[in-house]
Amino acid sequence: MLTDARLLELYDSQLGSRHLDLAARELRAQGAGFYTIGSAGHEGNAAVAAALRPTDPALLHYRSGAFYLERARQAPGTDPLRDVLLGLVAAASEPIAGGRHKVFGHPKLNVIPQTSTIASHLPRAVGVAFAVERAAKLGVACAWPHDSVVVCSFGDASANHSTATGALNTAAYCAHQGLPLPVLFVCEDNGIGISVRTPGGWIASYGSRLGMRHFTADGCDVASAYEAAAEAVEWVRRTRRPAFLHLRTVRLMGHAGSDAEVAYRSRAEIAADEERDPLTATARLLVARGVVTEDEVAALAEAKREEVRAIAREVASAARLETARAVMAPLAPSRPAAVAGEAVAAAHAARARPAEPVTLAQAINQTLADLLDHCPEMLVFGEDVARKGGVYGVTRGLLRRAGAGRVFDTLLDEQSILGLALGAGLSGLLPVPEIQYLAYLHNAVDQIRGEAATLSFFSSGQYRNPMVVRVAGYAYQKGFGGHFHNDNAVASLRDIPGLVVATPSRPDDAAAMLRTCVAAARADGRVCVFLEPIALYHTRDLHDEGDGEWLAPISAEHVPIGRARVYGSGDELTIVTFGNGLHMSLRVARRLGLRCRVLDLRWLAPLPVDDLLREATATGRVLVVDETRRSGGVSEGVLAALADAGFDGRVARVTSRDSFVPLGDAAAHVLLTEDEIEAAALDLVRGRP
Ligand SMILES: Cc1ncc(C[n+]2csc(CCOP(=O)(O)OP(=O)(O)O)c2C)c(N)n1
Ligand SMILES: [Mg+2]
Repeated sequence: MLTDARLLELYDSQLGSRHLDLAARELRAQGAGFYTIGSAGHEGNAAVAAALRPTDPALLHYRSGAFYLERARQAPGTDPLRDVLLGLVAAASEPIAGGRHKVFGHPKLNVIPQTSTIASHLPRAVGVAFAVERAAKLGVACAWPHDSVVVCSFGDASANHSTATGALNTAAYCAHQGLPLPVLFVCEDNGIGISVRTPGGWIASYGSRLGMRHFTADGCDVASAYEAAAEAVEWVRRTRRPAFLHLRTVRLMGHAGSDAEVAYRSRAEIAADEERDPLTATARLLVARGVVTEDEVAALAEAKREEVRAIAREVASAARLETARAVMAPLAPSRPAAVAGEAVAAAHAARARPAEPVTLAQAINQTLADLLDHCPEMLVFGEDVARKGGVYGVTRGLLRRAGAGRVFDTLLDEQSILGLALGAGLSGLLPVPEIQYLAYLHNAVDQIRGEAATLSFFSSGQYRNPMVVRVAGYAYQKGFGGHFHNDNAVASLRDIPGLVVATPSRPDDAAAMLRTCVAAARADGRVCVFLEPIALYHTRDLHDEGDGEWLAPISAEHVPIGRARVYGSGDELTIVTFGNGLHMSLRVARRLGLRCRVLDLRWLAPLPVDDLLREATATGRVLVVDETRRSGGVSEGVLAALADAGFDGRVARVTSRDSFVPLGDAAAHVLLTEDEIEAAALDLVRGRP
């Protein structure tokens, strides 16, 4: 039970949160603040914080202000009222996002900042809970104590999002198999999502529907909420199983400052919520228990208003982010020397082995094995990667080599696979998940775009989620599989700030680039996508059957991020390509009898612009050979880079069509062909338009 002293402290957190909400609106009215979504009516969540330890990682709902203040009381060393106010005015000195967003987060409080995309943090929360247990089992360092409970809060409307239902399902799936997963899902249920009501009873049965232990609490009664939260936390901590806490709240003051809720709620409904104001309830309880008098409780509220207002006046003129450079500083941490050192160290096994020519698939397989040996915190996981060894055999034998704790099959849900990586990377592990086909990345890409890539940005680099996401992609599987196994859409990756996109074509490059990606993840916390051309996995020959020219030994060479590879030194034409395009271009270059050089970009982000310009200038004629689509494909970036640099030579491009890839031989009608490359190259060199 809450002591009188603790009850008084929780009231203080609740009051602080409410006055922050009021100050947010005042700051907005003055033109100094930029965010008015508040926690009013949800302040019972202070009880959830009180039931947890300050070392328990927390991924919070945007209405968890009182939780945040109560957590800060438990772990002194921060100035939470000021910090939240600095966030509201987007001050550069705000300690977590540095003015980039208004979030609840602080490394000293183990509160991980969240994006505004509702429910997108649930897969990561599952990943953190998984990592707490797995790191302990593997005996590798973890950012959180081994007996942590991960807490993750969200709204009642958000509970319906497929990201939420996917994550809850994954948690239940793990628990069903006896896999420890100490996560407490807290649904802060105010009965409404902006203007849409949640049907009565919907959240009340939510956890039970999944077979998950379900707790319920009245968030408007902080003392009883504490009892329920303490019971839930104790149960999760002891059993290491996921649980669902239904925290019934009200929403006061509308969805946000700009929301006129009278447009969609009756006055009676609004008044009924006001009757249940959790602050009034705590004040009444304090008076009833004789802790304070009515006058004293009113004085406490007034004092908090003044305290918050005084800080708000101070921060209103705080310095904001002044330059693009300042805004972008945490986007893409890059210490090439450290990455090179790490990659070279990881290449020791490759150096020690006799050099034997291998295929692309074998090179990736062998390098994954080397890296698993080299990095004790590395995990390889995805659909079918372990027992089967991958659809194309790329992960074959890794399970036997590194054990089921580090190489494992996941359930069939890309959001959960990436969420696992997000949580594992954040916790100190090095996840190397596989997405079985590029087409199946798209349904989960927000976990990379909205979550992985933004964490460093919204935490000023204080939180990172290093990972290397292997994706099997591109087309040319000889008509097999149709669009979904021959997807060539990379636009959704190319514009993600800070993301590294590697696409090896040759076996030796694949080995070196994979080591570089893992090194960049380890040394700089980078998020890397490693896009593998399926059609080249088992390719052996280049020009003639049996020539074995596509095989190469795994070398120990280091390939830095953003450095291309050049074949030939002809002075008539520069072909710029990547992936399957390299295989086709090298064949065409030989057939043509022109003096060509072929540049393999190797990295789609960041593009190797310096190498591109050097090789373009050397011939004055550039043909971009791009197997992706004409719209949104890689060639657009290459042409733009040439134009930006003022390249004044001749330029042309050949691409695949703006189409999905059909099944069977019809695929050839929409995919870029060698004949098209040949014709375009001749036109360019002979000067035809
Ligand atoms: C994926 C996504 N879709 C839409 C929105 C816009 N949006 C912000 S809050 C919100 C309602 C959320 O309601 P609920 O989960 O009940 O939380 P509450 O605001 O009531 O606490 C919506 C639709 C969003 N942020 N993210
Ligand atoms: Mg709601």
